[in-house]
Amino acid sequence: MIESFREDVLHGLKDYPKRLQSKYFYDENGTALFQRIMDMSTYYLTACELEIFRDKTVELAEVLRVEQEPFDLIELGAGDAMKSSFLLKHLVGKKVDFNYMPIDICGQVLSALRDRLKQDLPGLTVIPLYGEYLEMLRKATEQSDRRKIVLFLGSNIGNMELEDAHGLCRSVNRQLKVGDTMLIGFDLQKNPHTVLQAYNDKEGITEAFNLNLLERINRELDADFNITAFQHYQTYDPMDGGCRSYLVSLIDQTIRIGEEFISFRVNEPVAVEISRKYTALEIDRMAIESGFAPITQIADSKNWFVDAVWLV
Ligand code: AVI
Repeated sequence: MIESFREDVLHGLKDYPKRLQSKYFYDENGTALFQRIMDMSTYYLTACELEIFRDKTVELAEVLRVEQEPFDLIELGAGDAMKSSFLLKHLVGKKVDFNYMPIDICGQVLSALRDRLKQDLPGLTVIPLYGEYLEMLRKATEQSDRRKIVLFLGSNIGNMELEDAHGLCRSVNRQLKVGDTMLIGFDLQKNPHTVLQAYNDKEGITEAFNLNLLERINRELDADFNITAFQHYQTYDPMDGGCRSYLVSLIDQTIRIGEEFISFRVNEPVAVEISRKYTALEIDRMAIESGFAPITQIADSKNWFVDAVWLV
């Protein structure tokens, strides 16, 4: 794990333009900072999707055809399963026959989730899968041939470039069988100021979240980034839905990472994250291009976020 982190960091920083991968934001500090982001009033995404799962649980259960036959409910990047817990509770209450298989790359998060669900929903069978999405999905499909329902919530798909997002959906589709379903959370294009504010808070929480990546590189890869010599810069392009964050070098500087040296020019940006916003049409197109049939999109009351349901 640490070796691929080192390789990815060095590869991205030696490239032009420089980039780092946002999947590395989430060490212990990063996870705590993301929790604070989700609590910010301007970061609307979590509240919108939570509203869908809380207020439209019955509709969700219906489109997922949960009463038809036993199935496995697989959640990619489950985290604390805050949103899906509404669905889990509903299904357990209705005595639906299913297993819940949360996938996460953080073992601690998974065991905390299993313990909580054991307490809150003792009737639920939880099979935690610790590892990367596709590898664990393969494991899940090998374990049983029950129908699969795959959840990919939180607009995590927005953190991928379009090509990679299509690639992931295609790979998931290839592992599923006819009759299986995927439910994906997408953040919709909306007033550009609303989007930008969600990623550019005045309190500096998002800035700290992004800068933590440099601190993580210092901690884990023996580097000497001076955090105060970099600045968070956020853009949103309403023409293509790309909401991008950068860390900008404030001075000419050379950083040591282990045995290697990387130079930054004054004002040179490092791309650190994309949080893409989609249109309803783009979502349907993505379903079709990756081999699914788009069934429906369930939106929150402001129509800012949708959970799209796709059938194999
Ligand atoms: C996890 N992911 C969907 C968040 C997002 O909205 O792109 C990560 C994030 N980055 C800055 N704020 C939140």
